[in-house]
Amino acid sequence: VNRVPLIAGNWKMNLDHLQSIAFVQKLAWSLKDARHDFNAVEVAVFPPFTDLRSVQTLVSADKLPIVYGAQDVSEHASGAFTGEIAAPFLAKLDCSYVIIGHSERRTLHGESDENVAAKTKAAIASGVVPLICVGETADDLEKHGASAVPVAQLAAVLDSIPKGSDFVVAYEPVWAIGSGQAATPEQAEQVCAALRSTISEQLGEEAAAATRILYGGSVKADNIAGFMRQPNIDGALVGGASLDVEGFSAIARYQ
Ligand code: G2H
Repeated sequence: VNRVPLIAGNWKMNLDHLQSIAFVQKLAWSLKDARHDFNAVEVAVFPPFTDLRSVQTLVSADKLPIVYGAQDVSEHASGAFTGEIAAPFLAKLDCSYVIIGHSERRTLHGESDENVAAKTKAAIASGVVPLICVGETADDLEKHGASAVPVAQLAAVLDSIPKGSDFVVAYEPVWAIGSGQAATPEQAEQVCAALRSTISEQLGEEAAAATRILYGGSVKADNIAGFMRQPNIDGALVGGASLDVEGFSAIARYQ
């Protein structure tokens, strides 16, 4: 199976409206100047909810080959959930993806594996591809090794994924997030291989072979190539380094 690599920029709560729009335009120019093959490596950005409409307008008007998604989604389809954003709304904004269960949601907003599973189900039901984040803390790493917690987090959500659905997994060791200290490509490969085996056990070999697994946590232009050389790593979820157009463009052109 040929898995198209995905380089995803998670802006978190950083770029304001004008910055978001300028960013998408400049990123498209930078990649086009560099003759980036968008069919060979998919490039996605994850702006705040408030900029999705503008990004949609820009991408469709200028036919930019960049895809985008949201950073979170409600587990409910509609109703009295003040402040929440439903998956059907994201679908109407042509979001290709939605990040679910980022460690900042799990830690700062108390999201459980059950919430992650419900959100994943909601996204798939609306035709938005979930990008499911898993990863161990420094404490987990010390007590249980690298794979145990991410594998358990993924196993808890796989039951909610109907056979044949497209989904993406991002392995983000919590100790590597925003710390400047990325995992080594070998460490990351080991966990990503374990995640792929978990998919194979629960959803079958075909799903395991088709599913893209990304590494995230202090990815930069100067360490991306090492990750992309690993057989079980199909791209990256980039935070801090996704906020600079030239830097992110260089990450997308890792070859
Ligand atoms: C992990 C990552 C993006 P950073 O949160 O999801 O952020 O690249 O800043 O470590």
